[in-house]
Amino acid sequence: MENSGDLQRPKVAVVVFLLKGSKVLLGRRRSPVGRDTFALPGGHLEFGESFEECASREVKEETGLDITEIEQLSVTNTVVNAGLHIVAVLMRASVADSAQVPQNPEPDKCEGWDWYDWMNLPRPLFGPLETLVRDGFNPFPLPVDRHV
Ligand code: 8DG
Ligand code: MG
Repeated sequence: MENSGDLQRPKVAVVVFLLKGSKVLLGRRRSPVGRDTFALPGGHLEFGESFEECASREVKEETGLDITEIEQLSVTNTVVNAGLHIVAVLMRASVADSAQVPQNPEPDKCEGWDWYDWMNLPRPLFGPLETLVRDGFNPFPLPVDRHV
């Protein structure tokens, strides 16, 4: 499009379903986009990064956790708000050391992290995540029987 400036161009994000048993790690956002909603750890892909590297870096920066078994699951293409179009690469991972507990090194961006059962998710979820859940997306390696 002739007049679309760089600010309108889609950005690439990597978000991580960090799984532990039947639980997933979520934090309540303090960022202006999606404030007060529960979201996955994740952020924008940096120049030259692989999706796996971005997933590891973002989870480490946001939760202090080291991750392993990093796999690419799917991709979403979402206009989050009037000025924000995000292509989000969805990854799955596990915590590398089960003794590690999530920290909150970026308290300006998140209220804190906790493990939530996939069958009993907190609300409100961040918009793009709510859409995935409503569409029946399953981040687990095995089928889950969700009743919503
Ligand atoms: P950065 O600029 O520091 O790299 O990243 P950030 O400030 O941590 O970015 P973010 O907003 O947490 O994530 C980037 C985008 O990813 C966000 O604007 C929309 C998209 N996104 C989804 N679903 C989810 C999700 O569940 N969690 C997070 N954090 N982002 C998501 O589409
Ligand atoms: Mg983030």
